[in-house]
Amino acid sequence: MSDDHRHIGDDTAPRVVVKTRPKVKKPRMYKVLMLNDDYTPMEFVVHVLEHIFGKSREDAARIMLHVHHRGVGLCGVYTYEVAETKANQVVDLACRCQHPLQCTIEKE
Ligand code: TYC
Repeated sequence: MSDDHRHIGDDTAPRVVVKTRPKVKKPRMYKVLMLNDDYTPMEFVVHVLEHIFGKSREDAARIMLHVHHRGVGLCGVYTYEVAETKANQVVDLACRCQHPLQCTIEKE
């Protein structure tokens, strides 16, 4: 059969293959940073790092001491909602316990 006699829907019609891209993007990630102060007890900071950020006691103590000496330290990297929730949990708990501990989030 010549090309002229082909019709759309015929199994002789030319086929077009369209590649689709999967519409998924990696989410932007956010760092949760802990700030030093002169008043929050070291043990409280270690507790926060263990219970809110899931750190081992050893990692929690290491991060706390890093913040104590350097002024700021990384608690973890999360999607926006998780980072914001954890930072709020830290500040809320510190506030309830009357400690001035502060946490911030920053785009990675
Ligand atoms: N600097 C505090 C102290 O000497 C301890 C501390 C560590 C406070 C880390 C906050 O994010 C912090 N008691």
